[in-house]
Amino acid sequence: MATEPISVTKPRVFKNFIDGQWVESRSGQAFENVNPADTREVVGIFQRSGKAEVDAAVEAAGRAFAKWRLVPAPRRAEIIYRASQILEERKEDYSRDMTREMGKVLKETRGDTQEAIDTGYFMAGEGRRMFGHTVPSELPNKFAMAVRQPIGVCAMITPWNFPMAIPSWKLFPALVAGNTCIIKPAQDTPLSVFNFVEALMDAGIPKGVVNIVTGFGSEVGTPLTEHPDVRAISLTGSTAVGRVVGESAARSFKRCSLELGGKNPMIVLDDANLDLALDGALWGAFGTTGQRCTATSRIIVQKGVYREFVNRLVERAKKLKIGNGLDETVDMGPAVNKSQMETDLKYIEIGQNEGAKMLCGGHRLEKGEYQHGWFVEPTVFGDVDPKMRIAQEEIFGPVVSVIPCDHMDDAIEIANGVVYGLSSAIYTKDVNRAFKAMCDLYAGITYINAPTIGAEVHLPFGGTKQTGNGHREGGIGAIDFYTEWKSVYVDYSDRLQKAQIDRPE
Ligand code: UN1
Repeated sequence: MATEPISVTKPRVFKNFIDGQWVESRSGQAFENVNPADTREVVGIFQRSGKAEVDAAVEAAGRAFAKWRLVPAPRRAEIIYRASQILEERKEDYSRDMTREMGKVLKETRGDTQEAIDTGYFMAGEGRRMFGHTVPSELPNKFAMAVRQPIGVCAMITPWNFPMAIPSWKLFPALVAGNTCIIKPAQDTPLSVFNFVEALMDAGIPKGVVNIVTGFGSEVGTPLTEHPDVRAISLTGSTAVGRVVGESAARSFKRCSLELGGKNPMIVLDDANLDLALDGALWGAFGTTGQRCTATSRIIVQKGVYREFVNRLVERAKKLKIGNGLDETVDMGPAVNKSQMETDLKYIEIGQNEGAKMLCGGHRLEKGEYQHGWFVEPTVFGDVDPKMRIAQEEIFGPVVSVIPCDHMDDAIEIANGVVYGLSSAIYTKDVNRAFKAMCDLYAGITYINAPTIGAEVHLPFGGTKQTGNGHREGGIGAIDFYTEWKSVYVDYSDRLQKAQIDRPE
Protein backbone atom coordinates (compact mmCIF):
# COMPACT_ATOMS: atom_id res chain seq x y z
CA MET A 1 0.00 0.00 0.00
CA ALA A 2 1.30 3.48 -0.81
CA THR A 3 2.36 5.51 2.19
CA GLU A 4 1.72 8.74 0.31
CA PRO A 5 -1.85 9.80 -0.44
CA ILE A 6 -2.95 8.07 -3.62
CA SER A 7 -4.21 11.31 -5.08
CA VAL A 8 -2.61 14.63 -4.39
CA THR A 9 -4.77 16.54 -6.84
CA LYS A 10 -7.50 18.79 -5.50
CA PRO A 11 -10.66 16.76 -4.90
CA ARG A 12 -13.53 17.34 -7.27
CA VAL A 13 -16.60 19.12 -5.93
CA PHE A 14 -19.90 17.47 -6.79
CA LYS A 15 -23.16 19.42 -6.80
CA ASN A 16 -26.64 18.07 -6.47
CA PHE A 17 -28.29 16.98 -9.71
CA ILE A 18 -31.75 18.52 -9.86
CA ASP A 19 -33.90 18.97 -12.96
CA GLY A 20 -30.92 18.23 -15.19
CA GLN A 21 -28.83 20.99 -13.56
CA TRP A 22 -25.89 20.92 -11.18
CA VAL A 23 -26.99 22.83 -8.12
CA GLU A 24 -25.18 23.81 -4.97
CA SER A 25 -26.79 23.34 -1.61
CA ARG A 26 -28.35 26.54 -0.27
CA SER A 27 -26.67 25.96 3.06
CA GLY A 28 -23.33 26.40 1.31
CA GLN A 29 -22.08 23.40 3.30
CA ALA A 30 -20.35 20.33 1.98
CA PHE A 31 -18.89 17.07 3.25
CA GLU A 32 -15.88 15.00 2.31
CA ASN A 33 -15.94 11.49 0.92
CA VAL A 34 -12.72 9.83 2.06
CA ASN A 35 -10.99 6.59 1.19
CA PRO A 36 -11.35 4.20 4.15
CA ALA A 37 -8.08 2.45 3.24
CA ASP A 38 -6.22 5.77 3.37
CA THR A 39 -8.19 8.59 4.92
CA ARG A 40 -5.71 11.15 3.62
CA GLU A 41 -7.27 10.72 0.22
CA VAL A 42 -10.41 12.79 -0.30
CA VAL A 43 -12.31 11.11 -3.10
CA GLY A 44 -14.71 14.01 -3.60
CA ILE A 45 -16.56 16.85 -1.92
CA PHE A 46 -20.33 16.60 -1.87
CA GLN A 47 -23.16 18.97 -0.99
CA ARG A 48 -24.61 18.86 2.47
CA SER A 49 -28.20 19.44 1.43
CA GLY A 50 -31.45 19.94 3.26
CA LYS A 51 -35.18 20.44 2.82
CA ALA A 52 -34.79 23.19 0.19
CA GLU A 53 -32.95 20.83 -2.19
CA VAL A 54 -35.37 18.00 -1.45
CA ASP A 55 -38.34 20.27 -2.28
CA ALA A 56 -36.71 21.42 -5.52
CA ALA A 57 -35.93 17.83 -6.54
CA VAL A 58 -39.44 16.58 -5.76
CA GLU A 59 -40.95 19.43 -7.75
CA ALA A 60 -38.69 18.69 -10.72
CA ALA A 61 -39.47 14.97 -10.53
CA GLY A 62 -43.18 15.78 -10.38
CA ARG A 63 -42.99 17.89 -13.54
CA ALA A 64 -40.91 15.28 -15.33
CA PHE A 65 -43.37 12.55 -14.37
CA ALA A 66 -46.14 14.16 -16.44
CA LYS A 67 -44.10 13.43 -19.59
CA TRP A 68 -42.05 10.38 -18.66
CA ARG A 69 -45.10 8.29 -17.76
CA LEU A 70 -46.33 8.74 -21.33
CA VAL A 71 -43.10 7.62 -23.00
CA PRO A 72 -43.81 4.05 -24.14
CA ALA A 73 -42.14 1.51 -21.85
CA PRO A 74 -40.05 -0.05 -24.67
CA ARG A 75 -38.63 3.43 -25.39
CA ARG A 76 -37.87 4.01 -21.73
CA ALA A 77 -36.18 0.63 -21.79
CA GLU A 78 -33.93 1.68 -24.66
CA ILE A 79 -32.41 4.37 -22.45
CA ILE A 80 -31.85 1.82 -19.71
CA TYR A 81 -30.28 -0.61 -22.15
CA ARG A 82 -27.96 2.10 -23.45
CA ALA A 83 -27.04 3.12 -19.88
CA SER A 84 -26.06 -0.50 -19.19
CA GLN A 85 -23.85 -0.53 -22.26
CA ILE A 86 -22.17 2.67 -21.05
CA LEU A 87 -21.66 1.12 -17.60
CA GLU A 88 -20.04 -1.84 -19.32
CA GLU A 89 -17.68 0.46 -21.24
CA ARG A 90 -16.74 2.35 -18.07
CA LYS A 91 -16.76 -0.63 -15.73
CA GLU A 92 -13.09 -0.50 -14.80
CA ASP A 93 -13.02 3.23 -14.01
CA TYR A 94 -16.24 3.17 -12.04
CA SER A 95 -15.12 0.08 -10.11
CA ARG A 96 -11.84 1.76 -9.17
CA ASP A 97 -13.73 4.83 -7.97
CA MET A 98 -15.91 2.52 -5.89
CA THR A 99 -12.94 0.81 -4.25
CA ARG A 100 -11.52 4.23 -3.41
CA GLU A 101 -14.68 5.45 -1.74
CA MET A 102 -15.91 2.24 -0.13
CA GLY A 103 -12.82 0.09 0.39
CA LYS A 104 -13.92 -3.31 -0.93
CA VAL A 105 -11.45 -5.07 -3.19
CA LEU A 106 -11.42 -4.43 -6.93
CA LYS A 107 -12.74 -7.84 -7.92
CA GLU A 108 -15.76 -7.14 -5.74
CA THR A 109 -16.34 -3.59 -6.97
CA ARG A 110 -16.17 -4.96 -10.51
CA GLY A 111 -18.86 -7.41 -9.39
CA ASP A 112 -20.91 -4.55 -7.97
CA THR A 113 -20.77 -2.63 -11.26
CA GLN A 114 -21.58 -5.87 -13.08
CA GLU A 115 -24.64 -6.34 -10.90
CA ALA A 116 -25.86 -2.90 -12.03
CA ILE A 117 -25.21 -3.84 -15.68
CA ASP A 118 -27.10 -7.13 -15.29
CA THR A 119 -29.99 -5.36 -13.60
CA GLY A 120 -30.11 -2.85 -16.45
CA TYR A 121 -30.25 -5.49 -19.16
CA PHE A 122 -32.89 -7.43 -17.27
CA MET A 123 -35.04 -4.35 -16.61
CA ALA A 124 -34.65 -3.15 -20.20
CA GLY A 125 -36.28 -6.45 -21.20
CA GLU A 126 -39.16 -5.64 -18.86
CA GLY A 127 -39.92 -2.61 -21.02
CA ARG A 128 -41.23 -5.02 -23.63
CA ARG A 129 -43.07 -7.20 -21.13
CA MET A 130 -44.50 -5.27 -18.19
CA PHE A 131 -47.05 -8.07 -18.06
CA GLY A 132 -50.54 -7.54 -16.75
CA HIS A 133 -53.56 -9.82 -16.95
CA THR A 134 -56.36 -10.24 -19.42
CA VAL A 135 -59.25 -12.24 -18.03
CA PRO A 136 -62.72 -13.12 -19.27
CA SER A 137 -65.52 -10.79 -18.18
CA GLU A 138 -68.74 -12.05 -16.62
CA LEU A 139 -70.64 -10.24 -19.34
CA PRO A 140 -70.81 -10.63 -23.08
CA ASN A 141 -69.14 -8.02 -25.28
CA LYS A 142 -66.99 -6.80 -22.49
CA PHE A 143 -63.21 -6.97 -22.19
CA ALA A 144 -61.44 -7.10 -18.83
CA MET A 145 -57.77 -6.52 -18.08
CA ALA A 146 -55.37 -5.28 -15.46
CA VAL A 147 -52.53 -3.01 -16.55
CA ARG A 148 -49.53 -1.66 -14.69
CA GLN A 149 -49.20 2.05 -14.11
CA PRO A 150 -46.30 3.97 -12.61
CA ILE A 151 -46.75 5.30 -9.10
CA GLY A 152 -45.22 8.76 -9.51
CA VAL A 153 -42.30 10.35 -7.70
CA CYS A 154 -40.17 7.77 -5.90
CA ALA A 155 -37.48 8.33 -3.27
CA MET A 156 -34.51 6.00 -3.01
CA ILE A 157 -32.28 5.91 0.03
CA THR A 158 -29.31 3.70 -0.68
CA PRO A 159 -26.52 2.17 1.42
CA TRP A 160 -22.74 2.23 1.10
CA ASN A 161 -22.05 -1.50 0.88
CA PHE A 162 -23.26 -1.94 -2.71
CA PRO A 163 -22.79 1.64 -3.91
CA MET A 164 -23.91 1.03 -7.50
CA ALA A 165 -25.69 -2.33 -7.52
CA ILE A 166 -28.34 -1.36 -4.98
CA PRO A 167 -29.09 2.03 -6.59
CA SER A 168 -29.52 0.09 -9.85
CA TRP A 169 -31.98 -2.34 -8.21
CA LYS A 170 -34.12 0.65 -7.35
CA LEU A 171 -33.64 3.14 -10.20
CA PHE A 172 -33.78 0.82 -13.21
CA PRO A 173 -37.13 -0.85 -12.42
CA ALA A 174 -38.64 2.44 -11.22
CA LEU A 175 -37.63 4.15 -14.46
CA VAL A 176 -38.69 1.44 -16.87
CA ALA A 177 -42.07 1.42 -15.16
CA GLY A 178 -42.42 5.17 -15.83
CA ASN A 179 -41.68 6.69 -12.42
CA THR A 180 -39.39 9.61 -11.72
CA CYS A 181 -36.85 9.48 -8.91
CA ILE A 182 -34.85 11.27 -6.29
CA ILE A 183 -31.94 9.33 -4.93
CA LYS A 184 -30.12 10.09 -1.70
CA PRO A 185 -26.87 8.12 -1.74
CA ALA A 186 -25.14 7.01 1.45
CA GLN A 187 -22.77 9.75 2.51
CA ASP A 188 -19.83 7.32 2.42
CA THR A 189 -20.34 6.39 -1.23
CA PRO A 190 -22.04 9.13 -3.27
CA LEU A 191 -19.50 9.01 -6.11
CA SER A 192 -20.77 5.66 -7.41
CA VAL A 193 -24.29 7.06 -7.61
CA PHE A 194 -22.99 10.05 -9.58
CA ASN A 195 -21.19 7.66 -11.91
CA PHE A 196 -24.33 5.57 -12.30
CA VAL A 197 -26.50 8.58 -13.04
CA GLU A 198 -23.84 9.90 -15.42
CA ALA A 199 -24.35 6.73 -17.47
CA LEU A 200 -28.10 7.37 -17.48
CA MET A 201 -27.55 11.00 -18.52
CA ASP A 202 -25.25 9.99 -21.36
CA ALA A 203 -27.86 7.44 -22.41
CA GLY A 204 -30.38 10.27 -22.77
CA ILE A 205 -32.52 10.24 -19.64
CA PRO A 206 -34.66 13.42 -19.79
CA LYS A 207 -34.12 16.17 -17.23
CA GLY A 208 -35.91 15.82 -13.93
CA VAL A 209 -36.49 12.08 -14.34
CA VAL A 210 -33.56 11.23 -12.04
CA ASN A 211 -32.34 13.65 -9.39
CA ILE A 212 -29.56 13.28 -6.82
CA VAL A 213 -29.62 15.03 -3.47
CA THR A 214 -26.63 14.31 -1.22
CA GLY A 215 -26.38 14.79 2.50
CA PHE A 216 -27.17 13.21 5.83
CA GLY A 217 -30.08 11.03 6.83
CA SER A 218 -31.79 13.47 9.17
CA GLU A 219 -31.29 16.42 6.84
CA VAL A 220 -32.18 14.87 3.48
CA GLY A 221 -33.71 11.47 4.20
CA THR A 222 -36.32 12.78 6.61
CA PRO A 223 -37.75 15.60 4.43
CA LEU A 224 -37.67 13.20 1.48
CA THR A 225 -39.65 10.48 3.20
CA GLU A 226 -42.07 13.01 4.70
CA HIS A 227 -42.68 14.94 1.48
CA PRO A 228 -46.38 14.71 0.53
CA ASP A 229 -45.65 14.45 -3.20
CA VAL A 230 -43.35 11.44 -2.85
CA ARG A 231 -45.51 8.40 -3.55
CA ALA A 232 -43.03 5.57 -2.89
CA ILE A 233 -39.91 5.09 -0.83
CA SER A 234 -37.32 2.38 -1.19
CA LEU A 235 -34.75 2.07 1.57
CA THR A 236 -31.87 -0.32 2.06
CA GLY A 237 -30.33 0.25 5.46
CA SER A 238 -30.48 -0.71 9.09
CA THR A 239 -33.54 -2.10 10.83
CA ALA A 240 -33.53 0.94 13.16
CA VAL A 241 -33.72 3.40 10.26
CA GLY A 242 -36.22 1.15 8.48
CA ARG A 243 -38.59 1.36 11.42
CA VAL A 244 -38.52 5.18 11.35
CA VAL A 245 -38.92 5.37 7.57
CA GLY A 246 -41.68 2.75 7.57
CA GLU A 247 -43.65 4.61 10.23
CA SER A 248 -43.30 7.89 8.40
CA ALA A 249 -44.38 6.29 5.11
CA ALA A 250 -47.41 4.73 6.77
CA ARG A 251 -48.63 8.09 8.06
CA SER A 252 -48.83 9.48 4.53
CA PHE A 253 -49.90 6.22 2.85
CA LYS A 254 -46.77 5.92 0.75
CA ARG A 255 -45.72 2.64 -0.69
CA CYS A 256 -42.56 1.63 1.11
CA SER A 257 -39.97 -1.08 0.48
CA LEU A 258 -37.55 -1.80 3.29
CA GLU A 259 -34.51 -4.04 2.93
CA LEU A 260 -32.83 -4.16 6.31
CA GLY A 261 -30.60 -6.27 8.52
CA GLY A 262 -29.55 -9.89 8.49
CA LYS A 263 -27.85 -12.46 10.69
CA ASN A 264 -27.43 -15.08 8.06
CA PRO A 265 -26.77 -18.68 9.07
CA MET A 266 -24.78 -21.31 7.24
CA ILE A 267 -25.45 -24.86 8.41
CA VAL A 268 -22.72 -27.45 7.93
CA LEU A 269 -23.90 -31.02 8.52
CA ASP A 270 -21.71 -34.05 9.24
CA ASP A 271 -22.08 -35.33 5.68
CA ALA A 272 -21.07 -32.03 4.03
CA ASN A 273 -18.20 -31.66 1.60
CA LEU A 274 -15.98 -29.85 4.12
CA ASP A 275 -13.62 -28.33 1.56
CA LEU A 276 -16.57 -26.77 -0.20
CA ALA A 277 -18.12 -25.59 3.07
CA LEU A 278 -14.84 -23.97 4.11
CA ASP A 279 -14.50 -22.12 0.81
CA GLY A 280 -18.08 -20.95 1.24
CA ALA A 281 -17.60 -19.91 4.85
CA LEU A 282 -14.51 -17.83 4.12
CA TRP A 283 -16.16 -16.08 1.20
CA GLY A 284 -19.52 -15.61 2.95
CA ALA A 285 -18.04 -14.29 6.20
CA PHE A 286 -15.12 -12.18 5.02
CA GLY A 287 -16.07 -11.19 1.45
CA THR A 288 -16.83 -7.43 1.39
CA THR A 289 -15.24 -7.36 4.88
CA GLY A 290 -18.46 -8.94 6.17
CA GLN A 291 -20.34 -5.81 5.11
CA ARG A 292 -23.14 -7.46 3.17
CA CYS A 293 -26.70 -7.76 4.42
CA THR A 294 -26.31 -11.31 3.19
CA ALA A 295 -22.96 -11.96 4.92
CA THR A 296 -22.51 -15.31 6.63
CA SER A 297 -22.35 -14.26 10.27
CA ARG A 298 -23.27 -17.56 11.97
CA ILE A 299 -21.92 -20.95 11.00
CA ILE A 300 -23.85 -23.74 12.66
CA VAL A 301 -21.77 -26.89 12.53
CA GLN A 302 -22.79 -30.43 13.47
CA LYS A 303 -20.69 -31.94 16.22
CA GLY A 304 -19.11 -34.73 14.16
CA VAL A 305 -17.19 -32.25 11.99
CA TYR A 306 -17.12 -29.27 14.34
CA ARG A 307 -13.49 -29.47 15.51
CA GLU A 308 -12.04 -30.11 12.09
CA PHE A 309 -14.16 -27.39 10.51
CA VAL A 310 -13.24 -24.76 13.11
CA ASN A 311 -9.52 -25.56 13.00
CA ARG A 312 -9.40 -25.35 9.25
CA LEU A 313 -11.50 -22.18 9.15
CA VAL A 314 -9.19 -20.43 11.60
CA GLU A 315 -6.11 -21.57 9.72
CA ARG A 316 -7.46 -20.10 6.51
CA ALA A 317 -8.85 -16.90 8.04
CA LYS A 318 -5.38 -16.13 9.42
CA LYS A 319 -3.95 -16.33 5.92
CA LEU A 320 -6.26 -13.74 4.36
CA LYS A 321 -4.39 -10.73 3.08
CA ILE A 322 -5.80 -7.46 4.38
CA GLY A 323 -5.11 -4.15 2.70
CA ASN A 324 -6.04 -1.54 0.15
CA GLY A 325 -8.58 -3.01 -2.25
CA LEU A 326 -6.82 -1.46 -5.24
CA ASP A 327 -4.02 -3.98 -4.70
CA GLU A 328 -5.15 -7.02 -6.69
CA THR A 329 -3.45 -9.43 -4.28
CA VAL A 330 -5.50 -8.26 -1.30
CA ASP A 331 -8.37 -10.48 -0.08
CA MET A 332 -10.14 -8.13 2.31
CA GLY A 333 -10.35 -4.34 2.51
CA PRO A 334 -11.07 -2.02 5.44
CA ALA A 335 -14.27 -1.23 7.28
CA VAL A 336 -16.12 1.53 5.45
CA ASN A 337 -15.58 4.16 8.14
CA LYS A 338 -14.43 4.74 11.70
CA SER A 339 -17.81 4.17 13.22
CA GLN A 340 -18.24 0.77 11.50
CA MET A 341 -14.77 -0.23 12.64
CA GLU A 342 -15.69 0.76 16.18
CA THR A 343 -18.85 -1.32 15.97
CA ASP A 344 -16.80 -4.32 14.84
CA LEU A 345 -14.37 -3.87 17.73
CA LYS A 346 -17.22 -3.34 20.20
CA TYR A 347 -18.81 -6.66 19.20
CA ILE A 348 -15.44 -8.39 19.43
CA GLU A 349 -15.26 -7.20 23.02
CA ILE A 350 -18.86 -8.20 23.69
CA GLY A 351 -18.16 -11.70 22.36
CA GLN A 352 -15.18 -12.12 24.66
CA ASN A 353 -17.16 -10.86 27.66
CA GLU A 354 -19.98 -13.25 26.83
CA GLY A 355 -17.55 -16.15 27.04
CA ALA A 356 -17.23 -17.06 23.39
CA LYS A 357 -13.78 -18.31 22.38
CA MET A 358 -11.94 -15.87 20.15
CA LEU A 359 -9.96 -18.17 17.88
CA CYS A 360 -8.29 -15.65 15.60
CA GLY A 361 -8.25 -11.96 14.76
CA GLY A 362 -9.90 -9.56 17.12
CA HIS A 363 -7.75 -6.49 16.59
CA ARG A 364 -7.56 -3.33 14.64
CA LEU A 365 -4.56 -3.20 12.29
CA GLU A 366 -3.01 0.22 12.62
CA LYS A 367 0.70 -0.02 12.06
CA GLY A 368 2.72 0.67 8.92
CA GLU A 369 0.68 0.35 5.77
CA TYR A 370 -2.53 0.20 7.82
CA GLN A 371 -2.03 3.38 9.81
CA HIS A 372 -4.30 5.61 7.74
CA GLY A 373 -7.21 3.18 7.34
CA TRP A 374 -9.98 1.41 9.25
CA PHE A 375 -8.73 -2.16 9.18
CA VAL A 376 -9.99 -4.97 11.40
CA GLU A 377 -8.62 -8.52 11.35
CA PRO A 378 -10.87 -11.36 10.19
CA THR A 379 -12.21 -12.69 13.48
CA VAL A 380 -13.60 -16.13 14.29
CA PHE A 381 -15.44 -16.92 17.50
CA GLY A 382 -15.89 -20.59 18.42
CA ASP A 383 -18.17 -22.39 20.89
CA VAL A 384 -20.70 -19.62 20.53
CA ASP A 385 -24.02 -20.00 22.30
CA PRO A 386 -26.90 -19.11 19.96
CA LYS A 387 -28.31 -16.72 22.54
CA MET A 388 -25.17 -14.60 22.77
CA ARG A 389 -25.36 -11.09 21.35
CA ILE A 390 -22.65 -11.89 18.77
CA ALA A 391 -24.95 -14.66 17.51
CA GLN A 392 -28.11 -12.52 17.55
CA GLU A 393 -27.23 -8.99 16.45
CA GLU A 394 -26.06 -7.78 13.07
CA ILE A 395 -22.40 -6.69 13.24
CA PHE A 396 -21.75 -5.90 9.56
CA GLY A 397 -18.05 -6.63 9.88
CA PRO A 398 -15.51 -9.44 9.52
CA VAL A 399 -16.64 -11.27 12.64
CA VAL A 400 -18.16 -14.73 12.42
CA SER A 401 -19.65 -16.92 15.16
CA VAL A 402 -19.32 -20.68 14.93
CA ILE A 403 -22.07 -22.49 16.83
CA PRO A 404 -21.98 -26.24 17.51
CA CYS A 405 -25.21 -28.22 17.03
CA ASP A 406 -26.33 -31.81 17.62
CA HIS A 407 -28.45 -32.57 14.59
CA MET A 408 -30.37 -31.07 11.68
CA ASP A 409 -33.49 -30.07 13.66
CA ASP A 410 -31.36 -28.34 16.20
CA ALA A 411 -29.51 -26.51 13.42
CA ILE A 412 -32.73 -25.25 11.83
CA GLU A 413 -34.01 -24.04 15.18
CA ILE A 414 -30.79 -22.12 15.83
CA ALA A 415 -30.80 -20.75 12.27
CA ASN A 416 -34.36 -19.45 12.64
CA GLY A 417 -33.84 -18.18 16.18
CA VAL A 418 -33.02 -14.56 15.34
CA VAL A 419 -35.13 -11.52 14.51
CA TYR A 420 -33.89 -11.45 10.90
CA GLY A 421 -34.52 -13.68 7.89
CA LEU A 422 -32.60 -12.55 4.81
CA SER A 423 -30.30 -15.29 3.58
CA SER A 424 -29.45 -18.82 4.74
CA ALA A 425 -27.38 -21.77 3.57
CA ILE A 426 -26.90 -25.46 4.20
CA TYR A 427 -24.06 -27.78 3.25
CA THR A 428 -25.10 -31.41 2.94
CA LYS A 429 -24.91 -34.16 0.33
CA ASP A 430 -28.25 -35.60 1.43
CA VAL A 431 -31.02 -34.53 -0.92
CA ASN A 432 -33.72 -35.13 1.69
CA ARG A 433 -32.04 -32.85 4.19
CA ALA A 434 -31.45 -30.23 1.49
CA PHE A 435 -35.16 -30.17 0.64
CA LYS A 436 -36.14 -30.09 4.29
CA ALA A 437 -33.88 -27.05 4.78
CA MET A 438 -35.45 -25.33 1.74
CA CYS A 439 -38.80 -25.83 3.37
CA ASP A 440 -37.93 -25.02 7.00
CA LEU A 441 -35.38 -22.20 6.90
CA TYR A 442 -37.51 -19.09 7.41
CA ALA A 443 -35.64 -16.64 5.19
CA GLY A 444 -36.05 -14.89 1.86
CA ILE A 445 -33.12 -16.75 0.33
CA THR A 446 -31.77 -20.29 0.88
CA TYR A 447 -28.63 -21.66 -0.72
CA ILE A 448 -27.80 -25.35 -0.93
CA ASN A 449 -24.06 -26.02 -0.93
CA ALA A 450 -23.24 -22.37 -1.52
CA PRO A 451 -22.65 -19.51 0.91
CA THR A 452 -25.27 -16.95 1.93
CA ILE A 453 -24.00 -14.27 -0.47
CA GLY A 454 -24.20 -13.96 -4.23
CA ALA A 455 -27.85 -13.48 -5.12
CA GLU A 456 -28.59 -13.14 -8.84
CA VAL A 457 -30.46 -10.05 -10.02
CA HIS A 458 -33.38 -11.72 -11.75
CA LEU A 459 -34.68 -13.50 -8.65
CA PRO A 460 -36.53 -11.84 -5.77
CA PHE A 461 -34.22 -10.38 -3.12
CA GLY A 462 -35.39 -9.62 0.39
CA GLY A 463 -36.21 -11.28 3.64
CA THR A 464 -38.61 -12.24 6.38
CA LYS A 465 -39.20 -10.83 9.88
CA GLN A 466 -37.20 -7.69 10.71
CA THR A 467 -35.24 -7.91 7.48
CA GLY A 468 -37.97 -6.05 5.70
CA ASN A 469 -41.63 -5.40 5.18
CA GLY A 470 -42.48 -8.10 2.70
CA HIS A 471 -41.43 -6.46 -0.56
CA ARG A 472 -38.79 -7.88 -2.83
CA GLU A 473 -36.21 -6.24 -5.03
CA GLY A 474 -34.69 -7.94 -8.07
CA GLY A 475 -36.61 -9.66 -10.81
CA ILE A 476 -40.30 -9.16 -11.27
CA GLY A 477 -40.73 -8.26 -7.59
CA ALA A 478 -39.20 -4.88 -8.35
CA ILE A 479 -41.68 -4.23 -11.16
CA ASP A 480 -44.46 -5.17 -8.75
CA PHE A 481 -43.19 -2.61 -6.27
CA TYR A 482 -42.84 0.24 -8.75
CA THR A 483 -46.21 -0.21 -10.44
CA GLU A 484 -49.77 0.26 -9.39
CA TRP A 485 -52.46 -2.07 -10.73
CA LYS A 486 -55.31 -0.58 -12.72
CA SER A 487 -58.21 -2.77 -13.72
CA VAL A 488 -59.80 -1.72 -16.99
CA TYR A 489 -63.20 -2.84 -18.28
CA VAL A 490 -64.12 -2.14 -21.90
CA ASP A 491 -67.80 -2.60 -22.65
CA TYR A 492 -68.43 -2.79 -26.38
CA SER A 493 -72.07 -3.94 -26.15
CA ASP A 494 -73.53 -0.45 -26.61
CA ARG A 495 -75.98 -0.94 -23.75
CA LEU A 496 -75.90 -0.70 -19.98
CA GLN A 497 -74.74 -4.06 -18.76
CA LYS A 498 -74.81 -4.57 -15.04
CA ALA A 499 -72.19 -6.67 -13.33
CA GLN A 500 -73.36 -9.88 -11.73
CA ILE A 501 -73.46 -8.31 -8.27
CA ASP A 502 -75.93 -5.64 -9.42
CA ARG A 503 -78.33 -7.88 -11.27
CA PRO A 504 -81.50 -9.18 -9.61
CA GLU A 505 -81.70 -12.98 -9.78
C1 UN1 B 1 -26.48 -6.57 0.32
O1 UN1 B 1 -25.68 -7.15 1.01
O2 UN1 B 1 -27.06 -5.55 0.74
O3 UN1 B 1 -26.44 -11.37 -2.66
C2 UN1 B 1 -26.75 -6.94 -1.07
C3 UN1 B 1 -25.42 -10.71 -2.64
C4 UN1 B 1 -25.34 -9.48 -3.52
C5 UN1 B 1 -26.17 -8.39 -2.96
C6 UN1 B 1 -26.01 -8.15 -1.51
N1 UN1 B 1 -25.80 -9.82 -4.83
O4 UN1 B 1 -24.47 -11.00 -1.95
